[in-house]
Amino acid sequence: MSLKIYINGEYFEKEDAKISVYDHGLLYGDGVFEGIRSYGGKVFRLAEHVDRLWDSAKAIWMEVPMTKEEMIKAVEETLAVNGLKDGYIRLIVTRGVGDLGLDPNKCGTPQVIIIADRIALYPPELYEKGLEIVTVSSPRIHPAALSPRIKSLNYLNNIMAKIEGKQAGCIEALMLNHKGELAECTGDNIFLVRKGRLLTPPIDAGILEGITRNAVMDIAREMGVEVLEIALTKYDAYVADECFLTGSAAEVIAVVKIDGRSVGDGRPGPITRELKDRFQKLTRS
Ligand code: PXG
Repeated sequence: MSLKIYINGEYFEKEDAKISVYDHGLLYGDGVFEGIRSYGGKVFRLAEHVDRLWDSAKAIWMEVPMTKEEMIKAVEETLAVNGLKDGYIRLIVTRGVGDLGLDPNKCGTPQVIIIADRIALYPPELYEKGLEIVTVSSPRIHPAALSPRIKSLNYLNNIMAKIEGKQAGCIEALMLNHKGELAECTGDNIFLVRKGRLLTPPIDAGILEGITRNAVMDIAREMGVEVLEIALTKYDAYVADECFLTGSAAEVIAVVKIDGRSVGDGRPGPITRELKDRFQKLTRS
């Protein structure tokens, strides 16, 4: 069945869902987005994703041309139109159609695009075995240049890191920040477990405040696991007992090797497995 894509309140067949080449989303990566999951017809933390989208837009002086309530309705309608229960939703707001100069004031209304499709997670066997990752030389963009809290359409910083990771034979890459501390992976947040405590870089390390990250920290606290948001280095990653990544697409996935060093005994650890199970239950409840 062909997909129907929402563009500015209308539905188009995937083949006909087209945007102007003068849209500054294409010309400059000028825009913001969200990646969201739905499970059994229920969208996971939709209000939080919409809030983050609005914050991203505000941070780049962009006004989303609808209300949050309208956006929530449009997302649910797009899922329904496509008959999707378990899906992946990509919400995009571009600056709109302008001229060939940078000036965003010359752009018309921002364009709203909603794609509801299926998601290709990491291969299923990797959820059992865990991932191997490497730290890469491209640092996460300095927060004073462009805050990594903004989920902007310009993902080149992450794409460069992804390429470097793939050249090293890894599906995900770990980015450090401008101070050489652990930041995040190219599309996932990172967690370590050390002596029974859960450790993760703080937001001011220059990372995206992941919605999965927040959910997993809540689950850990419910389990009675102490959660620390503290500056971490590669050393902390190398001596960790467990490591895992979180993201809307990835959910919770174990990391078993970092820069060639085995994490713990080289298998997904017990806290990682419990958090993964509990997160799965939460999304499907
Ligand atoms: N950090 C970055 C840089 C991200 O892009 C996350 C963390 C996790 O955030 P959430 O809110 O999803 O828990 C992301 C997630 C993908 C994909 O296909 C993921 C993201 C963006 C685009 C694609 O894995 N963002």
